[in-house]
Amino acid sequence: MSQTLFTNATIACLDGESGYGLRENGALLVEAEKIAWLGPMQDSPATGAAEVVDCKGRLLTPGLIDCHSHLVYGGDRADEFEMRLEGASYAEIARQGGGILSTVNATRAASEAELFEQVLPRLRTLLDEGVTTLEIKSGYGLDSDNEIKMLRVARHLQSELQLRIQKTFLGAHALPPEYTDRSDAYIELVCAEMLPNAHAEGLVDAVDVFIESIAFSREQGAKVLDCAQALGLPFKAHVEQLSDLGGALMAASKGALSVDHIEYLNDADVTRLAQSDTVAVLLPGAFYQLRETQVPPLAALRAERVPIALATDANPGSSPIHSILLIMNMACTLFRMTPTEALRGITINAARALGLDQEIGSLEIGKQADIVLWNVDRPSMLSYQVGINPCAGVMQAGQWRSKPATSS
Ligand code: DI6
Ligand code: FE
Repeated sequence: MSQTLFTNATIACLDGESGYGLRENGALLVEAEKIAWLGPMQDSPATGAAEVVDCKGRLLTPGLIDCHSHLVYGGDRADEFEMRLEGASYAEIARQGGGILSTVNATRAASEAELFEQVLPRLRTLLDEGVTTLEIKSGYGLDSDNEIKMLRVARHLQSELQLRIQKTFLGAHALPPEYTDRSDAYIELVCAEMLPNAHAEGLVDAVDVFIESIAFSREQGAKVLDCAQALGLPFKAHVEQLSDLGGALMAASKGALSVDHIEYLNDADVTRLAQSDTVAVLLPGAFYQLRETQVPPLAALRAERVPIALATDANPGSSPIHSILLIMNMACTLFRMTPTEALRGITINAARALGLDQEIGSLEIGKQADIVLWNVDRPSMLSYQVGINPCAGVMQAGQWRSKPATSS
Protein backbone atom coordinates (compact mmCIF):
# COMPACT_ATOMS: atom_id res chain seq x y z
CA MET A 1 0.00 0.00 0.00
CA SER A 2 1.41 3.42 -0.94
CA GLN A 3 2.14 5.73 1.97
CA THR A 4 3.00 9.41 2.17
CA LEU A 5 3.94 11.12 5.42
CA PHE A 6 3.68 14.91 5.59
CA THR A 7 5.90 16.29 8.37
CA ASN A 8 6.42 19.73 9.99
CA ALA A 9 3.10 20.98 8.66
CA THR A 10 0.69 23.69 9.72
CA ILE A 11 -2.53 21.79 9.17
CA ALA A 12 -5.88 23.50 8.70
CA CYS A 13 -8.09 20.48 9.39
CA LEU A 14 -11.49 22.25 9.11
CA ASP A 15 -12.81 19.49 11.35
CA GLY A 16 -14.91 21.45 13.86
CA GLU A 17 -18.10 23.48 13.72
CA SER A 18 -16.13 26.72 13.44
CA GLY A 19 -12.60 27.95 12.90
CA TYR A 20 -9.75 26.45 10.89
CA GLY A 21 -9.07 23.50 13.19
CA LEU A 22 -5.42 24.55 13.02
CA ARG A 23 -2.68 22.13 14.17
CA GLU A 24 0.85 23.58 14.27
CA ASN A 25 3.87 21.27 14.01
CA GLY A 26 1.68 18.53 12.71
CA ALA A 27 2.15 15.38 10.72
CA LEU A 28 -0.31 13.60 8.45
CA LEU A 29 -0.10 10.09 7.05
CA VAL A 30 -1.79 9.05 3.82
CA GLU A 31 -2.31 5.37 3.08
CA ALA A 32 -3.66 4.41 -0.31
CA GLU A 33 -6.43 6.96 -0.98
CA LYS A 34 -7.23 7.90 2.61
CA ILE A 35 -5.92 9.87 5.58
CA ALA A 36 -4.68 7.19 7.97
CA TRP A 37 -3.38 9.36 10.81
CA LEU A 38 -2.80 12.96 11.78
CA GLY A 39 -1.52 14.59 14.94
CA PRO A 40 1.46 16.32 16.54
CA MET A 41 4.89 15.70 15.01
CA GLN A 42 6.25 14.04 18.14
CA ASP A 43 3.49 11.41 18.02
CA SER A 44 3.81 10.64 14.33
CA PRO A 45 3.82 6.92 13.64
CA ALA A 46 7.06 5.19 12.67
CA THR A 47 5.95 3.98 9.29
CA GLY A 48 8.95 3.60 7.04
CA ALA A 49 6.63 5.44 4.68
CA ALA A 50 7.88 5.24 1.12
CA GLU A 51 7.59 8.99 0.76
CA VAL A 52 8.18 11.79 3.27
CA VAL A 53 7.22 15.38 2.48
CA ASP A 54 8.84 17.90 4.82
CA CYS A 55 6.41 20.83 4.74
CA LYS A 56 8.87 23.12 6.61
CA GLY A 57 6.06 24.82 8.50
CA ARG A 58 3.96 25.41 5.42
CA LEU A 59 0.18 25.06 5.31
CA LEU A 60 -1.82 21.97 4.42
CA THR A 61 -5.53 22.29 3.67
CA PRO A 62 -8.17 19.95 2.30
CA GLY A 63 -8.48 19.99 -1.49
CA LEU A 64 -10.62 22.95 -2.50
CA ILE A 65 -14.22 22.41 -3.61
CA ASP A 66 -16.05 24.58 -6.13
CA CYS A 67 -19.66 23.58 -5.43
CA HIS A 68 -21.44 25.74 -8.07
CA SER A 69 -20.23 26.20 -11.64
CA HIS A 70 -21.57 26.35 -15.18
CA LEU A 71 -18.16 25.58 -16.68
CA VAL A 72 -19.35 23.69 -19.79
CA TYR A 73 -20.80 26.02 -22.45
CA GLY A 74 -20.28 27.21 -26.01
CA GLY A 75 -19.06 30.66 -27.06
CA ASP A 76 -18.72 33.71 -24.83
CA ARG A 77 -20.67 36.84 -23.89
CA ALA A 78 -18.04 39.56 -24.13
CA ASP A 79 -20.41 41.64 -26.29
CA GLU A 80 -23.02 41.63 -23.54
CA PHE A 81 -20.38 42.69 -21.07
CA GLU A 82 -19.88 45.76 -23.26
CA MET A 83 -23.65 46.32 -23.51
CA ARG A 84 -23.97 46.24 -19.74
CA LEU A 85 -21.19 48.79 -19.44
CA GLU A 86 -23.18 51.00 -21.78
CA GLY A 87 -26.18 50.81 -19.46
CA ALA A 88 -28.22 47.70 -20.34
CA SER A 89 -29.05 45.51 -17.32
CA TYR A 90 -28.54 41.74 -17.09
CA ALA A 91 -32.31 41.22 -16.86
CA GLU A 92 -33.04 43.51 -19.85
CA ILE A 93 -30.54 41.63 -22.02
CA ALA A 94 -32.13 38.35 -20.98
CA ARG A 95 -35.64 39.59 -21.81
CA GLN A 96 -34.46 40.60 -25.29
CA GLY A 97 -33.37 37.04 -26.01
CA GLY A 98 -29.70 37.52 -25.11
CA GLY A 99 -28.15 36.38 -21.88
CA ILE A 100 -28.53 32.70 -21.11
CA LEU A 101 -30.31 32.13 -24.46
CA SER A 102 -27.37 33.40 -26.48
CA THR A 103 -25.21 30.81 -24.74
CA VAL A 104 -27.91 28.20 -25.43
CA ASN A 105 -27.56 28.90 -29.17
CA ALA A 106 -23.77 28.58 -29.03
CA THR A 107 -23.94 25.44 -26.89
CA ARG A 108 -26.47 23.73 -29.15
CA ALA A 109 -24.28 24.53 -32.17
CA ALA A 110 -21.15 22.99 -30.62
CA SER A 111 -20.33 19.28 -30.72
CA GLU A 112 -19.48 17.35 -27.59
CA ALA A 113 -15.82 17.32 -28.66
CA GLU A 114 -15.84 21.08 -29.24
CA LEU A 115 -17.37 21.75 -25.83
CA PHE A 116 -14.74 19.52 -24.27
CA GLU A 117 -11.93 21.47 -25.94
CA GLN A 118 -13.47 24.79 -24.90
CA VAL A 119 -13.79 23.87 -21.25
CA LEU A 120 -10.18 22.78 -20.72
CA PRO A 121 -8.56 26.24 -20.50
CA ARG A 122 -11.34 27.35 -18.13
CA LEU A 123 -10.45 24.51 -15.82
CA ARG A 124 -6.75 25.25 -15.74
CA THR A 125 -6.76 27.92 -13.03
CA LEU A 126 -9.11 25.94 -10.83
CA LEU A 127 -6.84 22.91 -11.05
CA ASP A 128 -3.70 24.98 -10.50
CA GLU A 129 -5.28 26.54 -7.41
CA GLY A 130 -5.90 23.20 -5.75
CA VAL A 131 -9.50 22.47 -6.66
CA THR A 132 -10.05 18.72 -6.29
CA THR A 133 -13.85 18.63 -6.54
CA LEU A 134 -15.92 20.67 -8.96
CA GLU A 135 -19.65 20.79 -9.57
CA ILE A 136 -20.69 21.39 -13.19
CA LYS A 137 -24.27 22.16 -14.23
CA SER A 138 -26.04 21.64 -17.50
CA GLY A 139 -28.56 24.33 -18.41
CA TYR A 140 -27.44 25.70 -21.77
CA GLY A 141 -28.95 22.88 -23.82
CA LEU A 142 -32.60 23.18 -22.75
CA ASP A 143 -33.63 20.07 -24.64
CA SER A 144 -32.95 16.43 -23.92
CA ASP A 145 -30.12 15.87 -26.38
CA ASN A 146 -28.26 19.06 -25.63
CA GLU A 147 -28.56 18.79 -21.86
CA ILE A 148 -27.25 15.23 -22.13
CA LYS A 149 -24.42 16.45 -24.37
CA MET A 150 -23.32 18.95 -21.72
CA LEU A 151 -23.45 16.38 -18.93
CA ARG A 152 -21.44 13.93 -21.04
CA VAL A 153 -18.74 16.57 -21.37
CA ALA A 154 -18.68 16.85 -17.57
CA ARG A 155 -18.41 13.06 -17.29
CA HIS A 156 -15.62 13.01 -19.88
CA LEU A 157 -13.68 15.58 -17.82
CA GLN A 158 -14.01 13.30 -14.81
CA SER A 159 -12.55 10.38 -16.73
CA GLU A 160 -9.71 12.37 -18.36
CA LEU A 161 -8.54 14.51 -15.47
CA GLN A 162 -7.57 13.82 -11.88
CA LEU A 163 -10.55 15.66 -10.46
CA ARG A 164 -13.88 14.74 -8.94
CA ILE A 165 -16.83 16.18 -10.87
CA GLN A 166 -20.40 16.36 -9.58
CA LYS A 167 -22.87 16.64 -12.44
CA THR A 168 -25.99 18.73 -11.87
CA PHE A 169 -29.00 18.78 -14.20
CA LEU A 170 -30.23 22.37 -14.66
CA GLY A 171 -32.76 21.87 -17.46
CA ALA A 172 -34.96 24.54 -15.85
CA HIS A 173 -32.39 27.32 -16.25
CA ALA A 174 -34.24 29.42 -18.85
CA LEU A 175 -37.21 29.04 -21.16
CA PRO A 176 -36.02 27.82 -24.58
CA PRO A 177 -37.29 29.80 -27.60
CA GLU A 178 -39.43 26.82 -28.75
CA TYR A 179 -41.51 27.24 -25.58
CA THR A 180 -42.02 31.02 -25.54
CA ASP A 181 -45.17 31.78 -23.48
CA ARG A 182 -45.49 28.09 -22.60
CA SER A 183 -43.37 27.81 -19.50
CA ASP A 184 -45.64 25.27 -17.78
CA ALA A 185 -45.36 23.01 -20.80
CA TYR A 186 -41.59 23.30 -20.67
CA ILE A 187 -41.52 22.38 -16.98
CA GLU A 188 -43.67 19.39 -17.90
CA LEU A 189 -41.05 18.38 -20.51
CA VAL A 190 -38.24 18.80 -17.99
CA CYS A 191 -40.01 16.53 -15.51
CA ALA A 192 -41.44 13.95 -17.89
CA GLU A 193 -38.57 13.58 -20.37
CA MET A 194 -35.43 15.63 -20.00
CA LEU A 195 -34.55 14.79 -16.40
CA PRO A 196 -35.54 11.11 -16.59
CA ASN A 197 -33.54 10.70 -19.84
CA ALA A 198 -30.40 12.26 -18.38
CA HIS A 199 -30.83 10.26 -15.18
CA ALA A 200 -31.26 7.02 -17.14
CA GLU A 201 -27.80 7.61 -18.62
CA GLY A 202 -26.35 7.96 -15.13
CA LEU A 203 -25.51 11.59 -15.80
CA VAL A 204 -27.26 13.26 -12.88
CA ASP A 205 -25.83 13.58 -9.37
CA ALA A 206 -28.21 16.40 -8.42
CA VAL A 207 -30.92 18.66 -9.84
CA ASP A 208 -31.02 22.47 -9.87
CA VAL A 209 -33.55 25.10 -10.98
CA PHE A 210 -33.41 28.88 -11.54
CA ILE A 211 -36.26 30.58 -9.67
CA GLU A 212 -36.40 34.20 -10.78
CA SER A 213 -38.61 36.65 -12.67
CA ILE A 214 -36.49 36.06 -15.80
CA ALA A 215 -36.64 32.28 -15.35
CA PHE A 216 -39.19 30.14 -13.45
CA SER A 217 -41.71 30.77 -10.69
CA ARG A 218 -41.46 29.28 -7.23
CA GLU A 219 -44.31 26.90 -8.05
CA GLN A 220 -42.61 25.74 -11.24
CA GLY A 221 -39.35 25.34 -9.32
CA ALA A 222 -41.16 23.28 -6.69
CA LYS A 223 -42.42 20.92 -9.42
CA VAL A 224 -38.90 20.30 -10.68
CA LEU A 225 -37.60 19.65 -7.18
CA ASP A 226 -40.50 17.25 -6.54
CA CYS A 227 -39.52 15.35 -9.69
CA ALA A 228 -35.94 15.14 -8.49
CA GLN A 229 -37.14 13.85 -5.15
CA ALA A 230 -39.35 11.25 -6.83
CA LEU A 231 -36.27 9.97 -8.68
CA GLY A 232 -34.31 9.85 -5.43
CA LEU A 233 -31.97 12.63 -6.55
CA PRO A 234 -30.62 15.39 -4.32
CA PHE A 235 -31.54 18.92 -5.35
CA LYS A 236 -30.73 22.59 -4.89
CA ALA A 237 -31.89 25.90 -6.35
CA HIS A 238 -30.75 29.27 -7.69
CA VAL A 239 -32.88 31.63 -5.61
CA GLU A 240 -33.23 35.25 -4.56
CA GLN A 241 -30.47 36.37 -6.95
CA LEU A 242 -32.26 39.40 -8.40
CA SER A 243 -35.47 39.52 -6.34
CA ASP A 244 -37.17 37.80 -3.38
CA LEU A 245 -39.58 35.15 -4.65
CA GLY A 246 -39.44 32.94 -1.56
CA GLY A 247 -37.55 30.24 -3.43
CA ALA A 248 -35.00 29.56 -0.71
CA LEU A 249 -37.59 28.66 1.87
CA MET A 250 -39.51 26.47 -0.56
CA ALA A 251 -36.34 24.56 -1.55
CA ALA A 252 -35.07 24.26 2.03
CA SER A 253 -38.41 23.01 3.31
CA LYS A 254 -38.23 20.19 0.76
CA GLY A 255 -34.73 19.27 1.93
CA ALA A 256 -32.48 20.99 -0.62
CA LEU A 257 -28.73 20.49 -0.29
CA SER A 258 -28.20 24.20 -0.87
CA VAL A 259 -29.80 27.48 -1.84
CA ASP A 260 -27.52 29.54 -4.03
CA HIS A 261 -27.00 33.31 -4.58
CA ILE A 262 -29.56 34.62 -1.99
CA GLU A 263 -28.61 38.30 -2.13
CA TYR A 264 -32.33 39.16 -1.77
CA LEU A 265 -33.15 36.59 0.93
CA ASN A 266 -34.91 38.30 3.86
CA ASP A 267 -33.88 37.86 7.48
CA ALA A 268 -37.11 36.14 8.55
CA ASP A 269 -36.58 33.46 5.91
CA VAL A 270 -32.99 32.97 7.10
CA THR A 271 -34.41 32.10 10.53
CA ARG A 272 -36.67 29.51 8.94
CA LEU A 273 -33.87 28.28 6.67
CA ALA A 274 -31.84 27.55 9.79
CA GLN A 275 -34.37 24.85 10.74
CA SER A 276 -33.20 22.81 7.76
CA ASP A 277 -29.83 21.23 6.87
CA THR A 278 -29.63 23.39 3.76
CA VAL A 279 -26.35 25.20 3.04
CA ALA A 280 -26.28 28.84 1.89
CA VAL A 281 -24.04 29.09 -1.17
CA LEU A 282 -22.81 32.64 -1.81
CA LEU A 283 -21.47 33.62 -5.21
CA PRO A 284 -19.48 36.85 -4.94
CA GLY A 285 -18.25 36.57 -8.54
CA ALA A 286 -21.76 37.18 -9.92
CA PHE A 287 -22.33 39.95 -7.37
CA TYR A 288 -19.10 41.60 -8.55
CA GLN A 289 -19.57 41.13 -12.28
CA LEU A 290 -23.17 42.39 -12.26
CA ARG A 291 -22.17 45.30 -9.99
CA GLU A 292 -24.91 44.17 -7.62
CA THR A 293 -25.33 46.30 -4.51
CA GLN A 294 -27.64 44.12 -2.42
CA VAL A 295 -25.36 42.09 -0.14
CA PRO A 296 -26.56 38.65 1.05
CA PRO A 297 -27.89 38.59 4.65
CA LEU A 298 -24.57 37.71 6.28
CA ALA A 299 -25.44 38.89 9.78
CA ALA A 300 -28.60 36.77 9.88
CA LEU A 301 -26.85 33.73 8.38
CA ARG A 302 -24.16 33.99 11.04
CA ALA A 303 -26.61 34.58 13.88
CA GLU A 304 -28.66 31.54 12.82
CA ARG A 305 -25.52 29.44 12.22
CA VAL A 306 -26.46 28.54 8.67
CA PRO A 307 -23.42 26.90 7.03
CA ILE A 308 -22.08 29.18 4.30
CA ALA A 309 -20.31 27.89 1.21
CA LEU A 310 -18.68 29.90 -1.58
CA ALA A 311 -18.26 29.07 -5.24
CA THR A 312 -17.17 30.60 -8.54
CA ASP A 313 -20.54 30.30 -10.36
CA ALA A 314 -18.18 30.22 -13.38
CA ASN A 315 -20.40 30.98 -16.39
CA PRO A 316 -20.16 33.12 -19.53
CA GLY A 317 -22.65 35.77 -18.39
CA SER A 318 -22.82 36.74 -14.75
CA SER A 319 -19.52 35.30 -13.51
CA PRO A 320 -16.78 34.70 -16.12
CA ILE A 321 -14.45 34.05 -13.21
CA HIS A 322 -12.34 30.94 -12.88
CA SER A 323 -10.29 31.55 -9.76
CA ILE A 324 -11.45 30.13 -6.44
CA LEU A 325 -8.75 32.11 -4.61
CA LEU A 326 -10.14 35.33 -6.10
CA ILE A 327 -13.59 34.26 -4.88
CA MET A 328 -12.21 33.94 -1.34
CA ASN A 329 -10.84 37.47 -1.54
CA MET A 330 -14.10 38.80 -3.00
CA ALA A 331 -16.10 37.17 -0.21
CA CYS A 332 -13.95 39.03 2.31
CA THR A 333 -13.80 42.39 0.55
CA LEU A 334 -17.36 42.51 -0.86
CA PHE A 335 -19.33 40.56 1.78
CA ARG A 336 -17.04 41.22 4.76
CA MET A 337 -16.68 37.52 5.40
CA THR A 338 -13.66 36.51 7.46
CA PRO A 339 -10.79 34.51 5.92
CA THR A 340 -11.87 31.66 8.21
CA GLU A 341 -15.39 31.73 6.80
CA ALA A 342 -13.95 31.94 3.30
CA LEU A 343 -11.80 28.83 3.74
CA ARG A 344 -14.66 26.93 5.37
CA GLY A 345 -16.79 28.05 2.43
CA ILE A 346 -14.64 26.27 -0.13
CA THR A 347 -13.85 23.18 1.94
CA ILE A 348 -16.13 21.67 4.54
CA ASN A 349 -19.22 23.76 3.84
CA ALA A 350 -18.83 23.26 0.08
CA ALA A 351 -18.62 19.51 0.75
CA ARG A 352 -21.89 19.75 2.70
CA ALA A 353 -23.46 21.68 -0.16
CA LEU A 354 -22.66 18.70 -2.41
CA GLY A 355 -23.71 16.09 0.15
CA LEU A 356 -20.12 14.80 0.26
CA ASP A 357 -19.01 15.90 3.72
CA GLN A 358 -18.61 12.34 4.97
CA GLU A 359 -15.89 11.81 2.36
CA ILE A 360 -14.18 15.12 1.67
CA GLY A 361 -13.94 18.75 2.81
CA SER A 362 -11.78 18.34 5.92
CA LEU A 363 -8.56 16.64 6.95
CA GLU A 364 -9.66 13.87 9.28
CA ILE A 365 -8.71 10.25 9.73
CA GLY A 366 -10.70 8.09 7.31
CA LYS A 367 -11.48 10.86 4.86
CA GLN A 368 -10.29 10.83 1.27
CA ALA A 369 -6.74 12.19 0.95
CA ASP A 370 -7.49 15.31 -1.10
CA ILE A 371 -4.75 17.61 0.19
CA VAL A 372 -3.15 20.87 -0.91
CA LEU A 373 0.30 22.06 0.21
CA TRP A 374 0.64 25.85 0.10
CA ASN A 375 3.71 28.11 0.09
CA VAL A 376 2.24 30.09 3.00
CA ASP A 377 2.35 29.58 6.75
CA ARG A 378 -1.17 30.84 7.69
CA PRO A 379 -4.61 30.24 6.16
CA SER A 380 -5.49 33.96 6.04
CA MET A 381 -2.84 34.35 3.30
CA LEU A 382 -5.13 32.48 0.90
CA SER A 383 -7.86 35.13 1.11
CA TYR A 384 -5.63 38.13 1.53
CA GLN A 385 -3.64 38.43 -1.66
CA VAL A 386 -4.82 38.47 -5.26
CA GLY A 387 -2.94 37.33 -8.35
CA ILE A 388 -0.41 35.14 -6.57
CA ASN A 389 -1.01 31.43 -6.55
CA PRO A 390 0.80 29.87 -3.59
CA CYS A 391 -0.27 26.32 -4.41
CA ALA A 392 2.81 24.08 -4.07
CA GLY A 393 1.32 20.62 -4.55
CA VAL A 394 -1.99 18.82 -4.89
CA MET A 395 -2.84 15.26 -3.88
CA GLN A 396 -6.11 13.77 -5.12
CA ALA A 397 -7.36 10.60 -3.41
CA GLY A 398 -3.81 9.81 -2.26
CA GLN A 399 -2.21 10.31 -5.70
CA TRP A 400 -0.10 13.33 -6.55
CA ARG A 401 -1.75 15.48 -9.17
CA SER A 402 1.09 17.97 -8.94
CA LYS A 403 3.98 17.06 -6.73
CA PRO A 404 5.80 19.61 -4.56
CA ALA A 405 9.37 20.21 -5.69
CA THR A 406 10.78 19.41 -2.25
CA SER A 407 9.29 15.95 -1.63
CA SER A 408 11.71 13.05 -1.39
N1 DI6 B 1 -27.67 32.51 -12.24
C1 DI6 B 1 -26.44 32.77 -12.61
O1 DI6 B 1 -25.70 33.54 -12.07
C2 DI6 B 1 -26.12 31.96 -13.78
N2 DI6 B 1 -27.29 31.19 -13.92
C3 DI6 B 1 -28.16 31.56 -13.03
O2 DI6 B 1 -29.24 31.03 -12.91
C4 DI6 B 1 -25.91 32.85 -14.95
C5 DI6 B 1 -25.96 32.14 -16.23
C6 DI6 B 1 -25.69 33.02 -17.40
O3 DI6 B 1 -25.83 34.26 -17.36
O4 DI6 B 1 -25.31 32.44 -18.43
FE1 FE C 1 -25.27 29.75 -11.17
